[in-house]
Amino acid sequence: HKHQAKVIWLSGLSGSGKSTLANSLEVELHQKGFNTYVLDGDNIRLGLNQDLHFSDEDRKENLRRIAEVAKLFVDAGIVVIAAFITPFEVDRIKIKEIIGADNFLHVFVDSPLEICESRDVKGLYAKARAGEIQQFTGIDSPFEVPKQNDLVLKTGEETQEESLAKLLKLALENIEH
Ligand code: GGZ
Repeated sequence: HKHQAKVIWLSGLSGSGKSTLANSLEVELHQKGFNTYVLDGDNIRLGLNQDLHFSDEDRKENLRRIAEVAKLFVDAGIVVIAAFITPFEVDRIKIKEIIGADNFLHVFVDSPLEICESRDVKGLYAKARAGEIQQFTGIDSPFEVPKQNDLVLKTGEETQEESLAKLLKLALENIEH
């Protein structure tokens, strides 16, 4: 299947639905014959970036390395779906520079903190509130609202199916010849 390799980068709070959307998008694109790869905390923070934690500086380095890896995948012709909190606007700008603006799509997975925290699928917000985890995004570490977006998904208001349909449309408009 002929396609333009791109990076589709999902930013948003923990529990906003980034990973679910990334994995669902990958299934859809696979079915259409595209070569894809999902980068997320599970395959990056446990491996390449296991030396990094959650200080502002470590997050910056985490994201810089991920952007460099994503760029290599794009060079290899693979569509990358990256799902990371990406809390700082300066890093989003830097990521776009590393990957190249032509190859980069930014998606803000915009679910309010109250909804992410009320779901608390992994119990991390409760631990952060109890002081058992420090520098947790949205609690005692900032999340800057993304300003340069190719798509904003209101995952607290729309269904997963609606969000996925919008994401798939954006992807296909940009990767199909
Ligand atoms: C934020 C944390 C933290 C702290 C552990 N702050 O919902 P999750 O669990 O599965 O995904 C979150 C993930 C965030 O890593 P990223 O690489 O995406 O962050 S960043 O872009 O800011 O570098 C969360 C878990 O790691 N986690 N501690 N203190 N999220």
